[in-house]
Amino acid sequence: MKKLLLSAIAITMLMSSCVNDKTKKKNKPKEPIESVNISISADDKMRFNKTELKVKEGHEVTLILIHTGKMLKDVMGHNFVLLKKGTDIADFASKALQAVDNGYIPQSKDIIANTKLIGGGESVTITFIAPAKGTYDFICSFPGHYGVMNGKFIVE
Ligand SMILES: [Cu+2]
Repeated sequence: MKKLLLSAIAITMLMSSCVNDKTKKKNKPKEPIESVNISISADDKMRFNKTELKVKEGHEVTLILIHTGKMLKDVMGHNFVLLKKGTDIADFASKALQAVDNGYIPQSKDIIANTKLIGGGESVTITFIAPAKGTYDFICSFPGHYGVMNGKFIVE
């Protein structure tokens, strides 16, 4: 009788430890990074088709920039440059002017993500992780474009 009781206790303990194991596993799920696709286009009239892009913090963003125009990259090139908060855009754009050989992308710590420069009929895709919640500026850094080719990149 005593033996039976002991084994009953042992079984109960074994069972409860099994249950505990399951709960432990449930409590720490491995969260996969969610991904989102966004697109933005630019044309021969020096315009982006969107002035606001919205994503969620920490999501993996795949952004495609499409140049819907026909003009060559040297004349009407476009890119997408996402800037850190507090960046002096005019100052950044003047640095970009010097970076002709790098598609007007200057060496800068102010860049979160950027595409290369493209011409009419081309497109380019980049992938990056959305930064912390907040509102960021994006521009096209081709000479003279940022004044009209800019928008807000909102991370929620
Ligand atoms: Cu442009």
